This record gives sequence, C-alpha cells and structure tokens, in this order.
Amino acid sequence: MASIDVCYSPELLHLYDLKGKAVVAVDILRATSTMVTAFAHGARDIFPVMELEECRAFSGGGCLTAAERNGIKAEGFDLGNSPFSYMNGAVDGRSIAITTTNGTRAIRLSEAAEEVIVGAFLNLKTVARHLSELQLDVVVVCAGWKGQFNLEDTLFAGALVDCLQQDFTSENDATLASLHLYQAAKTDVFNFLRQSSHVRRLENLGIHEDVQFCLQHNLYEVLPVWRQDRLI
Ligand code: 3SL
Repeated sequence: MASIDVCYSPELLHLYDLKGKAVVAVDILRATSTMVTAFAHGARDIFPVMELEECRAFSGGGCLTAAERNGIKAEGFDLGNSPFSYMNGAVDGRSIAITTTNGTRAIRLSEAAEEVIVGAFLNLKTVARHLSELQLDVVVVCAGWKGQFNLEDTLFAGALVDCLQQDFTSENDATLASLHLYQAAKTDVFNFLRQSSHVRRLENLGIHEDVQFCLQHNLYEVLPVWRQDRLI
C-alpha cells in the first residue's frame, strides 16, 4: 500500500526523501488557493518563483506578474495574492508569474519529487482522486509561515488523509495529528481557525472574505501539476 506523510514546513523537507513520490504543496491562505482559482478561471500556466526580482523579470513578455510579501501586494506587480483578483476574466488565457512569502517556496523546494501537485480545500476531491489513481507514496508539503507550523495547511493535510485513509498507510505522527485536527475542526473549519496566526494577520490587514473563500471545499475540479518549469 502507498504511504502518505505530512511535512509541516519546507524547513523540514531535508528529513523527507521526495524521490519517486508525489508531493501535494499547500498554502491554504492563500497562495495555492489562489493558484487553483486562477486555473479555474482560465489561466494558461503559472510560473511560481521564490524571489521578487525573478518574478519581475517575467514582465513585458505578455505574462502577468503577481507578488505578495507579508500579506500585502508588492508594488509594481499586476496582481497580488487574493483569489478574487483572479476572477472575472482577469487571467483568462494568460500566463502568470507569481511569488509569495511561503507558498511559491514550498512548491519550488518540492521539485525533486516525481510529481508535484498544488492542493487546496477548493480542489480537495480532485487531488484525492488523482492520488488514488497514481498510487505513488505521497508527501503533503505545508507552506507554513516563514518556516513555522501553521494550522490551516495542517487541516488541509488532515482533510486529504481523511479522503485517502482507506488506500494509504502512514507511520508518520504528523499525518495522524493532522487527521485528528481535521476531524475536530471539520464541522466548522472557519471557526476553528479564528484564533490562528495567519487569519489574525490577514484580518489586521482588512482581509476577511479571502479566508472564507479559501476554506470552501471542492468548489473547483482543476489539478495544477508541475511540468518542467511551470504549473499547467
Ligand atoms: O505565504 C504565502 O505564500 C501567502 O499565501 C501569504 S498571504 O495569504 O498572501 O498573506
């Protein structure tokens, strides 16, 4: 039986062997939720990059650029990191280069895996179905916050384990803890996260609707997958 492990932070990735495995990279608030939304609204491909300057270098070639640092849209870029800015035709048919504080880093640091998928509550079932078909060992890579554990990515990991527990095994306590947390939270994930650090950080910035939006389960059926140098 294939296994599913959870890595709570990109800083812990050196403890995991990703070779031959599938990674689900997750940053619920908000990078991977935003990427899933962008694809659901017609984005052609997404180049996740780690640095602002790398992202800026994409401008001018017909590519939209998006950047966020500490929850705020970085100056001089076309888009920030709110899923709402990727709707209503804003990204339809477009390529997007994006850099965010933690999410794009989690994706790029997972490149050694056989397959890298972008997950969110928004496409939870689609991710789970794909992993069941793939039957590779899985590592869920939580973006966390600047190297630290966060609750929302852990809840997503638990939700995914909840979907896959019949077909996957694990010897990883992080997997078990994620599942227990999700089971405690699932009747009202928004309320469970009310006191969490990033929800409070976003609220202090006046960002409220994004949190509710990103916690919706199975709104979209898209499956962003890393191929060579981009998500398609
Ligand atoms: O850390 C990240 O990558 C971002 O998703 C953070 S924020 O939600 O845009 O503040």
